[in-house]
Amino acid sequence: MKLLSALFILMLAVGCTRVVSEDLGIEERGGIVAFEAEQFVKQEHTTQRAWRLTTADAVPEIQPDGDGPHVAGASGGAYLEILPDTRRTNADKLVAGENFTNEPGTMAVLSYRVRFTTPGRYHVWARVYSTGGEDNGLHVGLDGQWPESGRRWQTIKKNAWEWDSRQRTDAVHVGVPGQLYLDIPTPGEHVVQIAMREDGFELDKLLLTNDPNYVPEGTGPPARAEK
Ligand SMILES: [Ca+2]
Ligand SMILES: [Ca+2]
Ligand SMILES: [Ca+2]
Repeated sequence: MKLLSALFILMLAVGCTRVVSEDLGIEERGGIVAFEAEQFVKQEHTTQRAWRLTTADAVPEIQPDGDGPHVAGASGGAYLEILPDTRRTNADKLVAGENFTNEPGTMAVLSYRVRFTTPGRYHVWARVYSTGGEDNGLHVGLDGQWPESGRRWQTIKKNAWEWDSRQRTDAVHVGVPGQLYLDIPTPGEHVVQIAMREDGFELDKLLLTNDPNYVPEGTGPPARAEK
């Protein structure tokens, strides 16, 4: 049902009236590709936490959460949030494998099928809405692998939809700009994956670019999805 909702929203987003199948793909052109968080083709490892869809008409009825919906300003009129959110401040108990994980690919894993024509290094930007210090970390992977360069995506921007691309390190907890990337080894289809690090994460849109100086603005370039 969630997938059907996501596909319906996608059809609205691209002004598309044809039926979009699960084969839908997203395509890189000119070294850049953007897609909605809600355009995932698969979600796995949802026993403890799962990404839930929020739209103007549908808000997940899962508690605890801790803040209201942020659909205003979301690209495509929709976003995903990892719920429930039991760790909202650092005063809440950290339970590894429940409200936090430093093991990428083990909790709330989303998959996106992306066709690349230009292999190489792609910086991973995410458009997110963070309201606390314990809802602002993700992991990024490719084709079932979770390279060091995709771990601990981090932002410290707060209380608005914001683009960022930083990697949290032991030395720099606020994240190092330019250090969160995926290396695309070959042209053709690859599966870009997003996994939970902290619950309560709100994800609107993703963007991969091979230009280290590119900074997305607003809702970013339009998401593309074609069969
Ligand atoms: Ca929340
Ligand atoms: Ca949290
Ligand atoms: Ca969105």
